[in-house]
Amino acid sequence: MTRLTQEDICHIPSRLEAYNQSLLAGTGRSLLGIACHACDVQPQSMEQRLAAASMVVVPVTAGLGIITDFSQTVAAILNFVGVAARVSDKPDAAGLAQAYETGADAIMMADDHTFAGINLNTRVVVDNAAATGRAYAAALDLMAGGISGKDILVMGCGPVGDNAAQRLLFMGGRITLFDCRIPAAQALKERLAPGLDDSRVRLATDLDTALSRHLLVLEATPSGNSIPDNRISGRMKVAAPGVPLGLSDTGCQTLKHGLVHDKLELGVAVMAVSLCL
Ligand code: 2YH
Repeated sequence: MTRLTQEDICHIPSRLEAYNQSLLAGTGRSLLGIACHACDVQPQSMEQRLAAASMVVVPVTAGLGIITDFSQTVAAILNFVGVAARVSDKPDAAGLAQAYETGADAIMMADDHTFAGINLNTRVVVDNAAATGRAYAAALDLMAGGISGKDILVMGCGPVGDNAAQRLLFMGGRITLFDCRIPAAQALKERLAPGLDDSRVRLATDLDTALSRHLLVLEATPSGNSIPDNRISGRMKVAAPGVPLGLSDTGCQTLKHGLVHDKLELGVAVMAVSLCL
């Protein structure tokens, strides 16, 4: 699992409006609009709920410790989608206690393995990997003008790819799973489509061939350059939650608005909506 760095995230708060505009250009929806699409709700019905919620982001010192700007960036994304959010003064247990004492509706906190959102009133728990998978499946659906009945290559069968694949299937897509760890792809296929004859879930073992056959790609690998430039065309749509991004600058320019990629924004926006449903 990729651990974010300060360099990955420090620019996010100042570029949220620009990112929102690029999402509008590529998908026809805003950050909040994509998050609502991922959760099957209308933005109009969420705006009041989000505005009424107070959330606290609690820094966590466990493991490799606090990432400078991480909690502030999560709070900035929450503010951008309309939630009153702040970072607790203290980390860890003291921060959690403070969130309860000050009447927060929800908290968010991340260690090196799990980034969780918890609604303190309803006990709803949202995992960032699950939210991110849903978010990018929704973004790809919007970029593709609907993925129902279409073929999608899902690269990377870790928690984000797994959740994206589930959501793409739910939306009616036909998916091909690829992971350089072949047993991981086989295990996901077996879980999503028990038995061998489901034409909606296939396995690919040769990435180059799989890329040559797909115009819709969900890239959820932790590898840079997972999609080489010679496999990218202007007709492709790529939703890429993987960190680092698996495309070169040239690949990004070829795709233009046919690429959605960020380090935190869509996942946190879906977590916010999920906590307020
Ligand atoms: O970046 C991470 C991990 N990759 C988990 C992500 C789960 N999808 N964690 C962030 C750690 C933040 C740190 N503990 C802090 O600043 O509070």
